Amino acid sequence: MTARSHSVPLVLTEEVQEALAAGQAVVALESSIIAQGMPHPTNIETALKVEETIRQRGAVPATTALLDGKIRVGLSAGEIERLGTAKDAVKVGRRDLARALVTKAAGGTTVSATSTIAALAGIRTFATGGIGGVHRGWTGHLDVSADLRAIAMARVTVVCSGAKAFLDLPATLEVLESLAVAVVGFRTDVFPSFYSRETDLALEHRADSAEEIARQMACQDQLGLPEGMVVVNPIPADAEIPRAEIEGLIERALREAEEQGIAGKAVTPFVLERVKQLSGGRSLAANVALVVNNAQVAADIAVAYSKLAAGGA
Ligand code: PSU
Ligand code: MN
Repeated sequence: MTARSHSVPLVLTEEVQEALAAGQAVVALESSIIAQGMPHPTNIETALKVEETIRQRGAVPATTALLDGKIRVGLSAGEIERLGTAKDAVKVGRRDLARALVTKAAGGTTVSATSTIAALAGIRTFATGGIGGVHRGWTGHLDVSADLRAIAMARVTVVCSGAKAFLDLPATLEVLESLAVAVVGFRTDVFPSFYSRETDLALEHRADSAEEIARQMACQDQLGLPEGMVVVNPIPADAEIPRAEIEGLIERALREAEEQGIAGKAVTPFVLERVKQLSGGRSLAANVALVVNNAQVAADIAVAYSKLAAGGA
């Protein structure tokens, strides 16, 4: 596969490059979920399934990662495999990007890094599982994911199933409001909580079609608003774990994280893995289902947005 270099150390695959040049739909994908978020081999299987889903909906997938001192936009199946089996892959957030380039570290990009990279590459839509946010207990110990500020700084629409369930969801929504990031419910009036479809957190904005969201994106472009948008898409009903069932496991995982002194960027991967063990793998199956579902919606949004642009809207 040939690739083209940019003045920024950004390497797009030919497929992604051509799609962007032709104004076709492209969906960015993160890779921290491959390198840190899911165990092998589910991580690789899911990444490939997500790419396949996006292609079936008529868009081009662009999984981002750091490899050999380059920011890569679009990976081959072999490279996804490499990232998904690398023992030394680092978790790369927005602030780690330059460091990972200098040290040539292999890295999985989080939502904060992927939003940043997508904006640099000119990709307007991005699918993930759940964004990071404000951690519970923030009044005692402040932990706020860089995802929130990075989403506010990159005009990229992030399709997710809400923020991860072990976070303080009301506080996360408040911060998104402060950062002027629109949170739009995709066929929902409430903020979903990753493993579960519903919470009692009402949303101000709801959209019932991909076209509606694409029009809102085009409007953001016209206004020159720099912020990204968060589109929340609830987990499919058949994969959902009711909040009452998962909450006890989350609380236990969070308690263990504290007891074991897990801190900083290690918290999210630890809790995801522990909840997986405690739920007998059910949370992982839910995570896979929601990511694939988000990829589908993101592809539909990207296709609708590219049609708008082609129509001169
Ligand atoms: N969504 C998932 N699994 C994940 C993540 C998201 O379904 O592993 C990752 C994303 O890369 C997100 C990161 O940006 O978790 C958040 O990490 P932190 O809380 O340390 O910012
Ligand atoms: Mn954190």
